[in-house]
Amino acid sequence: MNHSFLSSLKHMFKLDPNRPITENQIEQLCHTETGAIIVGGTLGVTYEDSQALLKQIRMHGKIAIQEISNLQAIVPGFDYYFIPLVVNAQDPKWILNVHHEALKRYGEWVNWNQVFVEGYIILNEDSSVAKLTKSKVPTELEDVLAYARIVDQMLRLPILYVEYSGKYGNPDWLKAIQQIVEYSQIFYGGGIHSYEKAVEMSQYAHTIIVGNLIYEDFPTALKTVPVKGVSYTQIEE
Ligand code: 1GP
Repeated sequence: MNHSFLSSLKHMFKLDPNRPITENQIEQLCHTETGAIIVGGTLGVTYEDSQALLKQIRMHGKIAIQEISNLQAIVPGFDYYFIPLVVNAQDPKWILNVHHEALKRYGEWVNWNQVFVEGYIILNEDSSVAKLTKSKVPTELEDVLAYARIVDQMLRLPILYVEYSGKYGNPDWLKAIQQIVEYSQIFYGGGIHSYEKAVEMSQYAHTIIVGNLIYEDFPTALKTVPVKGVSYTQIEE
């Protein structure tokens, strides 16, 4: 398992195949120091749109990762595949049923060296992903920590994804998660709308992910990436 690849990631952009973006914007994202570009979304993700994004990311030599949310949209040719497993979902489809269906169909062809399973904890009850997966969103930190322990200690998943999609999360909660997690790489995503927010959350997460801002304020999205050779912490110092 290529954990050194994961630990090299400080920042990633997530492109939603269902939202419009220009070729020039993709080129600009690829020319930042971001570690990789994730292609994935919750609603309306198609094979064609995902493939089109892959082609453009490839042209600019950036690492491309597909986060799989729809079995019909799995595109060969990505560098890596991230498979979400939503630990607070109440719809069993998103815990292991969809994975069973996928492996029944494609299990023989999977290259497991390219695959990382993400233990997702969904923390924004208004997000599309919370609604789709019928996630039970915790209101107490102790519930969040119990989910984190499921991902980290019980399942030993390579990635713990703290997902606030569309909303900036609670840095104190992220800090508390960081203090108990030993094995998983912590990903944080949600409401990173400025460089300062990127700095704040990267104190507690190994990797931060910027999605919506690409579509809402492109120039600021570019500025969330740490500068070459300088970590967020070094900049703060
Ligand atoms: C979404 O975690 C990502 O899956 C990023 O969240 O879109 O709020 O930046 P935002």
